[in-house]
Amino acid sequence: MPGLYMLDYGAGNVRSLVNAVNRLGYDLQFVKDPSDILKADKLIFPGVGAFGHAMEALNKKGYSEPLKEYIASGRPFMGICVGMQTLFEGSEESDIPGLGVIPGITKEFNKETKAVPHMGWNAAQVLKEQENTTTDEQTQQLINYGINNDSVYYFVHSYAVPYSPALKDWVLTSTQYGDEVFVSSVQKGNVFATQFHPEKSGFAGLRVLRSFLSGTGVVNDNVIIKEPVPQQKLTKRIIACLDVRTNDQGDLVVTKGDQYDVREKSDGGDVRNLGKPVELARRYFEEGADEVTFLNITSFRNCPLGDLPMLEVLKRASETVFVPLTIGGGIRDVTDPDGTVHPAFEVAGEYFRSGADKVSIGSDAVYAAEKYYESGQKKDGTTAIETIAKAYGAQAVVISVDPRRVYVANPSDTPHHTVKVSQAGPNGEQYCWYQCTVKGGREGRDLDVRQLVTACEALGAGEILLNCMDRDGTNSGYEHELIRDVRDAVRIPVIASSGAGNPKHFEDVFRETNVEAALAAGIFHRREVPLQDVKSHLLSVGVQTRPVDNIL
Ligand code: 1PR
Repeated sequence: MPGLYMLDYGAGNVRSLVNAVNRLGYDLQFVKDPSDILKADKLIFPGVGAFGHAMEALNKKGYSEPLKEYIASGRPFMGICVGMQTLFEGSEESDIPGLGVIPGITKEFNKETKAVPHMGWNAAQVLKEQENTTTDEQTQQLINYGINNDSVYYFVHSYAVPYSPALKDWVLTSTQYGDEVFVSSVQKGNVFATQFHPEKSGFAGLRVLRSFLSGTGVVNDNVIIKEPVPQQKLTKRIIACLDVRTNDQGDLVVTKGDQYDVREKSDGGDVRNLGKPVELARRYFEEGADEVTFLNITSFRNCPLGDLPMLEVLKRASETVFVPLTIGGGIRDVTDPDGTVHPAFEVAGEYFRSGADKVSIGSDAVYAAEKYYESGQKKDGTTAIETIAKAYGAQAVVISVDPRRVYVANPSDTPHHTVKVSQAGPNGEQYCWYQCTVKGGREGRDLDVRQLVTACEALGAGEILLNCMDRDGTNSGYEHELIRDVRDAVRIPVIASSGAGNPKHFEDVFRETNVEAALAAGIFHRREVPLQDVKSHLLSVGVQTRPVDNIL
């Protein structure tokens, strides 16, 4: 499409959106200069990061006025996430006014009542219902830009425009998060915008993008406007995790350990090879994974920034995987052989530009937490958590925790926070504390998990990926005592990891601990349990999860 332009102000992962547009068979050009905006026949504006930053960039580059002019001209426009928020008059997040195309202000979610950011797959309730005059199935699907009440879409944001009947000219869909109902998409004439990320919403999201790109999403005048009905549809997420390293032949492979030992016991200690990272990621996407996580498990080895093997993996994976991608391992300050130091946020930036939506920090988070306590719980703004969260938002910073049990007979035997164990320790101990480790579990530190997660939350992390070394690769179910303890200690979302062996284990961890997501590796790699079985089991027992949807 010659006149399709994307407005990118250089703030993060737009590669996924470009890939999604390409996947749908369209080419696009980037707006490089204000005059390009007025040249466009169709314009997409993805927003990443903070509202103030987006508006500042638009104003500084001279884009705001042409953008308003373009919208007023009636040519097709699609905004995404912050790209939708900027259409409003302003945001509580910043003093800088918005474009003012739509009345209203973006407000922060109430953190007292729920985890913020709102992160995950949620429904979009269609409020502007088009009278359906066509019997053609494909056209029917594309009405309302392909958004329908049966699908769920991927959201990640801390601010939103509260739903109000006064906005009903504009509101296409609303979404409920906990006690709040917000505007999840708007449409009027040829202006269309979503708070969710279609490029990260699997096939349901690709259908939305396609309807905008193909021009069939344009709504007719026969609309019935409805009020939202209460519904809680935020789903539990299932994450496929790929531990990646180079094997002894020098190939990058997906591997999987037992309690972090990834070498075969039987055949001379080779690194277990369970497949190729890009291919496996694609398979899990098509099978219904809600997210895919890559962990570079030999990241403790120093590697120059330009040679990071996972950059290429991400670039290629993001061409075929349209759900959020997380990358972990080696997110820290990196020193090149010539002595050039790249701060952690620069390393993270390389990953975001290569297609990652989040980075996961392991060892460096432990050191940051230790420093935080040593300084009397002061934040100095220099840690990787703080610098990355500031530049890319808290939602982009995951903390990967690698704890192991340390048994004690009595809680008073250790200064650390203990929990009662469900199975006694080797000497009949009834309690344990969970010790944080660094360097892939090779070194234990004098820090317990509770100290780590509370410090990281205070430093601005957006999510916790909670492994358990004792459970890793055992197929014996998740470590509920640990997970419950962490879930209660923080407000940010928690991903349970380590030990999944069958679909019932996912049901158990969601029911027993109320975590937002559960991650598994071995059972998926070894094809012992298809992702589809996990999803259908959860749906059959009433745990809300995104149904597998893999038809474009
Ligand atoms: O310290 O920031 O460079 O990050 C290193 C990252 O690599 C951390 O996220 C750490 O968890 C990970 N890692 C390091 N060594 C290993 C190893 O296995 N030898 N993998 C490792 C950790 C844990 C999960 C695993 C789940 C589920 N793997 O990713 O996939 O436990 O497994 P299961 O379902 O098969 O039980 P840094």
